[in-house]
Amino acid sequence: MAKYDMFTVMFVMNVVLSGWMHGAVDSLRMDYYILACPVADLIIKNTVNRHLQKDPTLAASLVRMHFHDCFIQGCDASVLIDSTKDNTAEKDSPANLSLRGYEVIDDAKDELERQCPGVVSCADIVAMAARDAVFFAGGPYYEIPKGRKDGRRSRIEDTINLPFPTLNSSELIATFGRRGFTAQEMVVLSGAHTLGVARCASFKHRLSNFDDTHDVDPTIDNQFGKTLLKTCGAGDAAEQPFDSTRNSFDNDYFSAVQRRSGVLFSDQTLYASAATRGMVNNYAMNQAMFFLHFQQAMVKMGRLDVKEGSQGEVRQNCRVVN
Ligand code: HEM
Ligand SMILES: *[C@@H]1O[C@H](CO)[C@@H](O)[C@H](O)[C@H]1NC(C)=O
Ligand SMILES: CC(=O)N[C@H]1CO[C@H](CO)[C@@H](O)[C@@H]1O
Repeated sequence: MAKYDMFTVMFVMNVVLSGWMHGAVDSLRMDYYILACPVADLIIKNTVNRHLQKDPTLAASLVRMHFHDCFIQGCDASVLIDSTKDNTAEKDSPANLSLRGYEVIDDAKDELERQCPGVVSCADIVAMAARDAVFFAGGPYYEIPKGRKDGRRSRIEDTINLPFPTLNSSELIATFGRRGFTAQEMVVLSGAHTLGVARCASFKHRLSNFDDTHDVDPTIDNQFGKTLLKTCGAGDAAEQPFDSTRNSFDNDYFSAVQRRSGVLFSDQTLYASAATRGMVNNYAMNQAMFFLHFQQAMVKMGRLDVKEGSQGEVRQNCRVVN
């Protein structure tokens, strides 16, 4: 009997753990705040819109922030925590160098704490802000389930789990596959690069000493290679927009990649590789399909390893563990 109990316990733990790891067992709900904070959606949307009207480039940052949050420790606002004298947090990693928009989250949180103190998690704010940023920039609007709890760990070394821009298509498929995403979902999520910029530091490896046989990455269009070189002339921090409409959420990113004008190696590899080229072609041709698949994939990303109940907390200040 004791043996059976042990087995049962282990089996249940296994199911719970693997469910938790893959975000399958979660009780996120669309109407999570309907009683405790019905104004949550409105407050976040208004705060995001106010900031984006002043600085539309923040839309990209908010979308990227949600991605970085979810890929490290799950969607638990670990990305927001400030370093302390005893702990260097994720946000101080070089991989994070260009994340911006923390003040948007802080403003939304301040207002939420005034209206419904202690109720709305920072992780949910990040997820909703990303959603509202996509819509502000002209992308699809989608409902997301809420109820994520905030985590208590944010360590610089965890950022090693973010995908590098030097990964090729099969490595990207594997990296996203480990988190339960299909190749198609990886490609459609890469479409977030319809917003924003990359700094020269992220792509200059393509422009000289690329590999044993090529000085310049052979997958770059000649003319576009010159554009990238010119950008890098202004230094490592110089910014190159991913496509010609950096503040519009559209399918131009896929057209750029089709023209061999993807900025990162990890962008161009999606077209260079036969495994993913067809998907790039589809999304370049059909924006509606891109929008539909993107929102589905974002909802899925927003469920990655979420914390529930006592696994987390609702932070009072998004930058500090309670
Ligand atoms: C497929 C693997 C991915 C890689 C290797 C990757 C890598 C990068 C890199 C290197 C940058 C430029 C950082 C800089 O130089 O400052 C960047 C920017 C960006 N990434 Fe990704 N990314 C990936 C997937 C994603 C996903 C899934 C999303 C969101 C759903 C996303 C959203 C963004 C956005 C919006 C920007 C522009 C940020 C800005 O302009 O402030 N990326 N990404
Ligand atoms: C991607 O890189 C890995 C490791 O360098 C290599 O084994 C693999 O063949 C590459 N895949 C493609 C599609 O180039
Ligand atoms: C190493 C580094 O520069 N980290 C940065 C990460 O992002 C935050 C917010 O922009 C910066 O304050 C950090 O300096």
